[in-house]
Order: sequence, then structure tokens, then C-alpha cells
Amino acid sequence: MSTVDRFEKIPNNVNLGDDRRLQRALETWQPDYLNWWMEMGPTDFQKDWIYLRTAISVEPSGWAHFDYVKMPEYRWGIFLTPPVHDGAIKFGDFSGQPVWNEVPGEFRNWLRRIIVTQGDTEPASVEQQRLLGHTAPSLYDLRNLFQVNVEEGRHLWAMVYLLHRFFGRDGREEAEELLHRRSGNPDKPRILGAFNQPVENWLDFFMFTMFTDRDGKYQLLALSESGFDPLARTTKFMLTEEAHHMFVGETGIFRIVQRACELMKQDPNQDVRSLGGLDLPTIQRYINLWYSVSADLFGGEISSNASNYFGGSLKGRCQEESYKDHQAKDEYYSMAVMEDGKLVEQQVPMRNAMNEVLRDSYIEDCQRGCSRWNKVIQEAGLDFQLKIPSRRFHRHIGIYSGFYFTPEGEQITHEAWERNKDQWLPSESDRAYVQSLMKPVYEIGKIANWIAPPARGVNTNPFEFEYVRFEHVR
Ligand code: BYC
Repeated sequence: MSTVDRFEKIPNNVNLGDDRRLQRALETWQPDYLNWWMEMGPTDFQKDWIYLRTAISVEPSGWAHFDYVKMPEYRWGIFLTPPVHDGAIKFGDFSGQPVWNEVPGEFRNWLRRIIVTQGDTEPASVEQQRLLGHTAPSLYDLRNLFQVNVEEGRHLWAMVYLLHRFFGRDGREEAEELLHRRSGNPDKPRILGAFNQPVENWLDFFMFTMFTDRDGKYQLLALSESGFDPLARTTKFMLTEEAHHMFVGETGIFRIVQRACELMKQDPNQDVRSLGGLDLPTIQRYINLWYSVSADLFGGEISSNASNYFGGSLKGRCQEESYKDHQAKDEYYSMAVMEDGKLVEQQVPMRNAMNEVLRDSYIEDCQRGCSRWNKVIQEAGLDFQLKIPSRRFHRHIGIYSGFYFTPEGEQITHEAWERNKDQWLPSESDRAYVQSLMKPVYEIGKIANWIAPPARGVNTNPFEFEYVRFEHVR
């Protein structure tokens, strides 16, 4: 493993300079990427100086460098963590065998599909968030949005490197396709559902980074166990950056809840909207929406793909080492399935239930975040609890799709769903109200009325810091 060359045209620690063909292929892709970024990345703001962190090393002690950067000049690079384990595959049918440094022929299609699916989400999220800069509640938040965006761009680079390096011509074609699909476009949509959902406002954005990026965390954790070592090492490094994205989401919602509580206490009727804030029931409806579309991202509860990926030692579980049995051949997972339209408990062979196993880890993590929000409400002495809905609520993928459930997970009729859905999911009038609050605040140290300032700023700077230097006064 070479050290990171930050000043190469494509910063990398994969000895790109030694592989001229690969380097040329990636240098051909680079202008297409930049064209995509200018066309589909953040609208406007491309000439402004943003206080960004750039990955410059894979050492935990000093991997990031903070400075003012114009986004199109961001140093998107390719970084793999050094091999950390003993070089043996840790789960599935190939347990104990040496990890693969090339793609095993028999798994080529599955691996390409996993990498393309992962890669597709990265530009999709940038496309979804492209208009948000115009309504940022503070310079701090504006900077965080762009940080997330450039890092999603880097994650796309990470997957494109794997496609170019290991999958020959079809890999190169897939890399081009990643720049051609468009979030929400009916003719050439992004692959997974949540990445075609509109992210219209900052409440959507914080929910997206809380719940959808958190699916990213768990998928990356599962892939970082892969027997295909380049995938394991790439995803491991992506996780370091991903942590910040979830921080943005979780603390963003925390700050909105905190502000809602302050406003509730100011108004004799606890009417947050009358004071221009975001009320807790509205926040709950957005949680219900983004949690459920993100839960879909784990795939079907009973999945032969999941079984094949695990058996093929391609995709493990979150922290595979914490499990005793790495074969999962004779185990069963007990789940509520639909039989003749009714919920019935069933034993499912564990390998087929791997999507559900990963979803379990995800749900626990979401619950932890939700408890932190509830603590703010409790400490304010208010009687309200935010809740993560049932895994069956509002699902469009898997065994519960096509059926109707309350947020508590009780099965209901289509009519009951239609009667209640505006209480459970953001209604048109919620959306209109949230949108009405979205006014930009670009003054240093100032913040919109509907959200509290963060407890601290970025990289030891205070909240009152010029996180974005505009080329022109806005
Ligand atoms: N939407 O066996 P099944 C991130 C398809 S996020 C639409 O149930 P499988 C990020 C599926 O493709 C992490 N279609 O599921 C976050 C299959 O299609 P075919 C992204 C869906 O394959 C924020 C069929 O349904 N990474 O990084 O076991 C910002 C039956 O599939 C959906 C990954 O996803 C859906 N939600 O599991 C930026 C990791 N779900 O075969 C970035 C790679 C399923 O009928 N992907 N389908 O054509 C995978 O491991 C798996 O593909 C999935 C699905 C977990 C997504």
C-alpha cells in the first residue's frame, strides 16, 4: 500500500500511477463526473468558498484536512484502508480461505450488482439535495450540506474505482450509467426507491441523513466484511466519512425538537406553528415517512439474493465477529409473515433472513437516536414522545408491501389507511407549511427560527464562524 498522493490528478493510495490503463480510464471518466456535478450537483454555490474537510490519508489520527475549497475543485480521491485482518474470509461458504484480491468468476455478476447498487445511491443523494442550499437555516448547516454532498461524490468515486479496476468493459459501462440515471426521473430512475423520493426541504434533509444515510452505514458495515477484499477495504474507509452524515441528521432533528420545545413553552397553547416553529406531530410524520422508505432499502425479509450473498462470502452481517456461527446454515429466524392476508409467525432459514438481520441492527440504532430526542422533550417537562414506527408500517418492498398497518404495526383495511394516512405521514398542508418556513439565513452566527443552533461548530470553530465565503453578497 502506498501512501496517499494528494497532488495527483486523482488523489489515491492505490498506486494508480503504476497502472497506466486504469489511470487513463479514470481520467476519461473524471470530466464526465465533473460535468455531472455541474449539471446535477448543488445548484449555484459552485464559485463560493466552503469550509470543507477533505480526506487526505487513511490514518485514523489525521485523515482529514479542513480548508476553504470551491466545490468543483474538491480533491475527490480513491482511498482503501490497509488490510486489517489476517487475510482470511470470515463467514459463509468460503470461511477460512484467503480473501480474494480479484473478482472470483462465479461471483462476478453478483458483485457487480452490489457495487452498482451501492454506487447508484451516492450521486442520487446529491441530486436529491441539489436545491437545498437556497434555503439553508444557517451558514453552519449550509456548509454541512455541501460537506455531505462532496463526500457522496467521493463515495461514487470509490465504487467507480472498483468497477474500472475489476470489471473490465462492463464495469466501465456501468460507471458511465451511474452518471446517466437521474433521481426521480421516470424514464431513467435511480435503482432504489428512497433515492427517487423528493428531498424538498431541510426537514426532509435531516430525516434523510438520519434514516437513509443510516441504511448506508449498515450496508457498508455488511460489505466491509466481504471476502472480496478491495470492496471490504473501500467500504471501511467510506464509513469514516459516513459517520458525519448521520451526525448531521441526528443532531439536525435534535435541534429542531429542542426549538419546538422552547416554542411550546413560550405559547400558552403550546402552539408551535403560531410561533413559526416545527411542531412535534409534524416531526413525527416525517419520521414515519423517512424511516419507512429507508427500512425498504434493506430489501425483502425473505431473500434468496441475501442468502446467496452471505453464502458466497460477499456480504456479511454488521460486525460479523460478534456472531458465534459464521455459517448460519442450521439456524432459523422467527418472523411474522403474511399468510392468506394475515400475520403468522414463521421460522425462516437464517441465510434467507439476512436482510432482516441487518434491518434489526439498523432499527436498534434508530431507536437510540429517537431516545436522545425524547430526552430533550422530557427535560423540557413536556408530555410527548417521538416514536420509531413498526417495521411493517408503510412498506413498499418485502412481505408487508401491499398490506396496511398502523405505526404501531396493527393490520388495518385499505379504507382505514386512507382515513388516517394524513395523521401518520406528511400531508399536503404539512408540506406547504414546512416549505413556508424555508428561508435562507446566510449571516454569520444567525439561525432560522425553527431550529436551535448546534452545541458546537466544526473543527473547533464556533457556530459564529464564516463557514461559507460567498463570491457575491447574497
Ligand atoms: N427499492 O431479494 P430482495 C447509501 C429489489 S444507502 C427498489 O428483496 P436484495 C447511501 C432488488 O434489487 C446503501 N428495489 O433484495 C445513503 C431485487 O430486484 P430484482 C446502499 C428494491 O437484493 C444515503 C428485488 O427488489 N447500498 O449508501 O436482497 C446517501 C428483490 O430483492 C429495493 C446497498 O444497498 C428498494 N428499496 O436486497 C448516500 C448495498 N429493495 O432482482 C448513500 C448493495 C430491493 O428483482 N445492495 N429491491 O431485479 C444490496 O445489498 C441489495 O441490493 C439490497 C436489496 C439490500 C438493496
